[in-house]
Amino acid sequence: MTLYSKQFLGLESEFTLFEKAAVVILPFPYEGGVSYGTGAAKAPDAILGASCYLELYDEVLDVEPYRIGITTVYPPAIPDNPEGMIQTIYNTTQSLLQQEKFIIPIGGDHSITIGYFKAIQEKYGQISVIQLDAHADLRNSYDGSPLSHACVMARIREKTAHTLQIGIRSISAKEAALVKKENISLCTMRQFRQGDFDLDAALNLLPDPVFLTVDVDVFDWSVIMSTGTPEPGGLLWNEGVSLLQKIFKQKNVIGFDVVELSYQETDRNSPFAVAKLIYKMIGFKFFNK
Ligand SMILES: [Mn+2]
Repeated sequence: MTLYSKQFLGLESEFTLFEKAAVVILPFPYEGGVSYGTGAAKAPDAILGASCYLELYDEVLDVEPYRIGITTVYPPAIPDNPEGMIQTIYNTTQSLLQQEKFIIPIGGDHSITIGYFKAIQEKYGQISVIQLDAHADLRNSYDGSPLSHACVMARIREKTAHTLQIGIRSISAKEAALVKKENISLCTMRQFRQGDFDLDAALNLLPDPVFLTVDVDVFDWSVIMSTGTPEPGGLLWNEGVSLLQKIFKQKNVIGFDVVELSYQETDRNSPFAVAKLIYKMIGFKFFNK
């Protein structure tokens, strides 16, 4: 594996050695599946750049999570058609999974999740999926494509019925009808805020292991402003971090991705928040006792 010139956290080389690293960061700069704003392809570099300014010590966990080894690999050449793109992320993550790495693809738009999920499901078999997102992404196709970022959960639910969607505040009538018909476990942002959804029960019902996909538009604009399809009224920073800590504590998360940041030259805050979020999640995965 060729390492990328930009390393997550800007770590010293002894902590980025591929053979020793528990975590592999895979930048995946693809935005062929977006529908509204662009900029997702520049997001991985922006996140890696911002990550170099993070404090390496986690004051809540009282550890330095980077010591498990975090390596950032060179992004693969990505075809600009969705089928080729999905095959590429599938091939790359499959090979990394065989080497027993915990892989974190950084998008890129949400359609990249389809390929990573395929690789992870092949490795683990029975698997559940938790999606943090403003959008339900349950459309069978969008803009004429079944591989659009608006169809990710529809593609995933063809492979597993064990899904939990949290933070949703943008959903079509057709998607809402599907949620009712198939009794899909979905916690809207409003339900989350009002405590109208039994998250513990939903988490308990979900069989391990769990794959987690985080669309950064689940967060409020005051936390992460620059995203492809922004929706007002999302999770605040501490809410989101506490929710993730709870998920990692209760479930065996065997992989996650973070998608849909949109790079904007004037916004330095959003890439920093996403970098910090990824590092928090690594801490939760490996040190959440
Ligand atoms: Mn979304």
